[in-house]
Amino acid sequence: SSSIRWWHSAVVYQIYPRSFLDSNGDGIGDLQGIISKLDYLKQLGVDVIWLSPIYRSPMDDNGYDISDYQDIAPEFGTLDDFDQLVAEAADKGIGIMLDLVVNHTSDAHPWFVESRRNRKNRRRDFYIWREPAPDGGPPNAMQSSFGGSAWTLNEETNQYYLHLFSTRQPDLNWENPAVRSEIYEMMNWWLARGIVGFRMDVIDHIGKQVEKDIITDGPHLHDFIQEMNKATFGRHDVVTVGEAWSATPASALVYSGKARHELSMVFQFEHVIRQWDETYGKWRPKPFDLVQLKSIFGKWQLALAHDGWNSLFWGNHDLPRAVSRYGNSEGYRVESAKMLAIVLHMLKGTPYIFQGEEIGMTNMPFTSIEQYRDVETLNMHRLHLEAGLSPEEFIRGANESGRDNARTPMQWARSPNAGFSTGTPWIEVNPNYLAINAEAAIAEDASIWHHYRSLIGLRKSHPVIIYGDYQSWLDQHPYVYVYTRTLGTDRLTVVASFKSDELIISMPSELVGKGVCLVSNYGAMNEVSATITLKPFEAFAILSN
Ligand code: TEU
Ligand code: CA
Repeated sequence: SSSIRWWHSAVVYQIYPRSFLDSNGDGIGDLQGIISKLDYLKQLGVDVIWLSPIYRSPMDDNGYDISDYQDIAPEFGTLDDFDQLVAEAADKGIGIMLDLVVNHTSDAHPWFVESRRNRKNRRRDFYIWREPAPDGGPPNAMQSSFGGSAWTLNEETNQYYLHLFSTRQPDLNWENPAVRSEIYEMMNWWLARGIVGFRMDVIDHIGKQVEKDIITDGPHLHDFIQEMNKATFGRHDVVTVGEAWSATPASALVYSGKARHELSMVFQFEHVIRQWDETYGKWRPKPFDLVQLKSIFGKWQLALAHDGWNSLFWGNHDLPRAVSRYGNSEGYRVESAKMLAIVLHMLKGTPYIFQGEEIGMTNMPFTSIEQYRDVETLNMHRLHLEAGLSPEEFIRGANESGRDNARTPMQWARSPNAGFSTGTPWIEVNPNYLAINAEAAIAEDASIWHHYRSLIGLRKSHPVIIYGDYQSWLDQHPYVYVYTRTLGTDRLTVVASFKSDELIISMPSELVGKGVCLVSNYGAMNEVSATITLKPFEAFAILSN
């Protein structure tokens, strides 16, 4: 059908360049490091690499603060390195997706340097400047995601500028058409270099209207995205994914509906946010609730069944490690990591793998605030301690949910620094690298890595995985996730236990019958019986027709 797109069958692998592989011993991952691992990624079978930001940046937020959109950060390499990466990846059938961070720039971007100089310059309206409140304080109560007021006073001009993230990330003024056309021009410049898509940072924020206290889903948000589509990537056969923490099934249909001409899909975070404490947010996560997770996944699967498209992910560079959050990283690390992979990769949508997930990397047991590097964690540490929290309590929360869990260096081998760098890594390596590393995983047939490789391969040979209709079963079961995918006469049945003990379940009679096991994390299961005894974290997918 004409509505089939190449990225429906793609699997995306996210690289956080700073932490992937350091080729020159300065302790920072770089583009040549990535180039040297393209064979690894080809072997794994991924189609697209999403590169977290590689542009020139003061690195206040590890590159999400850009000071030159059309150059590479010197610590990562050069534009020649980038072109080499695109070309060598393309030779291996892999496309490069760039991270487009256009809600804000760095305060070192020449636009902002000029903008803050005086009230009357051609870049003043590139950012969001407001008069102080009558008492001299911030114009309103808007808060930054990283804690504290979203406004900082510029003393020279006696106005405040808006920054929804760090003070060094001033928000661009999307209401200004000159801002939008500069950005579109920049995007076209990258598209001409042969990239296959964009991941769009906090894209739900660009329609903000501070006078109305609106941050996400502003009245012009979708006009801007449609304009961007038309002016840039709409002319290319590329994939786009918008990061939208505010997305609901209804808004996701607006972003990704076929007739909308906006984005291919969005990242939605409902399953992440619902696990957070109402007051303390992610710094005090609630116990994992499978019934809730199943209901959220199911709701999204059904809402985007006929129009729009889902993204599928357990982790990224802002989230804890999947196996630590949703599985059991102590006694059943391998089993639970494989189970999670089956659950995610058999759903309808585009799976995203965050670097290290394919070898079951875990959260990092930091013990002191000096070990963290993340601007959000460091800000929140200060604010929470001011509010009376003990350092130990803060570290407990940060080690469960903090962003640096995902940012420790990729564990390649048993060699010093896990083979990441011959120098001193910018952030400590997880000490468990002697057991958990890519070299060991590739050498072992039964590893998590080979399991991911199989799952990626299955997607290429079974259309039911890409297009089958989703239906869930045993919704109220607290430990088991059962769903089916159906396409024509093919039926895929997925059964997954989230429990660290053996478990006996009664299967719905409609699902009982013989089939072929496509993937499992214990022995092969070629039949759905009326009663199944599941081993700890056992999971399998059976195809019948
Ligand atoms: O993340 C957006 C974002 O909202 C996260 O910072 C999130 O709110 C936070 O981790 C939850 O506590 C994007 C990027 O993915 C992130 O790395 C950037 O720091 C942020 O935008 C600003 O560019
Ligand atoms: Ca380096």
